[in-house]
Amino acid sequence: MGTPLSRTVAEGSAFMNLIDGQSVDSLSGERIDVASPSDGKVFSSIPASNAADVDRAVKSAHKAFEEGPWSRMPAVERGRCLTRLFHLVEKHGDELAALESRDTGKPARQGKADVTATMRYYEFYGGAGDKIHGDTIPFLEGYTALTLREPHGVVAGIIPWNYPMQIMARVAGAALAMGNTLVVKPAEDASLSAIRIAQLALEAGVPEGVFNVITGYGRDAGAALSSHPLVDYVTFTGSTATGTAIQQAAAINNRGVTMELGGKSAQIVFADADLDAAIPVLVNAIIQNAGQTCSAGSRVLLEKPIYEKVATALAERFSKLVAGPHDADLDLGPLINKTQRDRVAGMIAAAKAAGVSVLAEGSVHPDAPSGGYYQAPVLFGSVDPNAVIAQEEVFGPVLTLFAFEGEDEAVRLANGTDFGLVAGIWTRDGARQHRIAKRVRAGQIFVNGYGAGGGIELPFGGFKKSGHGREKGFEALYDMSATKTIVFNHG
Ligand code: TXE
Repeated sequence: MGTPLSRTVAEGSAFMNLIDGQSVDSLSGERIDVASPSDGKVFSSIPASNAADVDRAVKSAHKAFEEGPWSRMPAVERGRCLTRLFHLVEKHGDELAALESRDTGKPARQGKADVTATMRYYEFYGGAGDKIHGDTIPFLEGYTALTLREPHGVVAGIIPWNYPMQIMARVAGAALAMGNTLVVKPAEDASLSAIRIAQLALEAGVPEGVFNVITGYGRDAGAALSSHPLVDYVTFTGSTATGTAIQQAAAINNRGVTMELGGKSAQIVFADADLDAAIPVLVNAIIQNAGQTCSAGSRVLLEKPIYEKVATALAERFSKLVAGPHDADLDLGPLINKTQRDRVAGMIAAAKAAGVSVLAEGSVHPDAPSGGYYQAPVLFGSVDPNAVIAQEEVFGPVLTLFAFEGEDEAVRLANGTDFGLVAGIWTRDGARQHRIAKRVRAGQIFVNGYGAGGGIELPFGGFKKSGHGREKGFEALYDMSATKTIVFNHG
């Protein structure tokens, strides 16, 4: 094992890459400051890795894959390592939650929820890898044909900053369970938990070189990783534009990709819905993580007879929402960085200037540090479905309301963006639940609820510009492996 955890992480000042089981700095020695979004103050730093560091990490993962034992180990033994990692994440849960919350600015309770989800990923995939298998296929006389599920080899995981620990867990859990080796490039704004978890994976018995983490900017480390010829598969969660760039880079080597990209998810509320149950969920689906959630329920479609009533109830709630620092644990924390805050504030200002009606605005707590990246929540009403604010992902605490009449218009509005990640349907009419769920083009649909990303067990991914491939559940194990067909001639 590399440098002891107590020196690399617990002191909080010397976060390093983890390559071949060793904690190492970038070869250039250049580093990136890590600031807390709650006050903008620098509290740590991470390596600014470039192509040479990426090459080192990928070669380490390639060697670990080629030489084993990980790729050849019985699946049950790999599963036991992941189960031990689940227990280690649980043991270090308070520390990990605090680290994640400070690094990303998310409220303390969200940091804890992220640890719980992270544990579940390692628990689920710890038990899943030995339960996936191939088929025997009826074939010609004198032949036996069967399929095996084989690992791809080196998987590159490029991770965003909104749920860094969870998203890395869904990538790492599935990739490692299937016998791949891994190079993770977390986002430059949120890399700390990735380093910590990869070190815990070593402690859990994942061999050196199997789980590598390199930090750095997307344009340097990310681009070099996605185009590296020894990378066998790329999985990415992030913006649609960067997803396109990564697919082009991976195409140089004709490698497969999983893309989990943006969203503009709709919740459709019919007049017969249980509104008392729906309203708090409608608010939470856009406020959670300050709206920085790919599956955020950013559009609410209300059937005309209940539009005024629900809009009024939502406005009342929005006007009471307060943003503040992560440790104050208010309704929402800051946005991740100044660029994102300025971008979200710019989209709100442009919508207001274009005449979109503001129904309510929340506030930023008066004691919130002035250096933090806060954005008060905004509720827009009677929005034109073609308006920019109705079409583009804001990735902030901004909810847009639309009125509709009848099922056809509801479906047309729900499907009326370039995205198709998640949708919510609220109605007591069982037949209508099925009709609408079939017609809405989204990868995950919740009826009379909204899971914002859903459970660990539930396949997740998009239609249209929201991406392709599926993460979570058993589906991810298929993406993280390739089918090999073997034919025996014994005629
Ligand atoms: O994301 P990027 P950004 C959306 C959201 C947000 C917008 C911009 O709308 O406002 O994206 O955020 C790495 N080659 N989402 O710019 O660029 C980068 O280092 C390889 C949705 O921060 O997608 C980071 O690790 N990698 C979303 C990761 O890509 C590159 C989550 C994500 O960064 C790269 C986050 C390159 N050329 C943002 N450029 C979701 N779907 O949950 C960047 N990266």
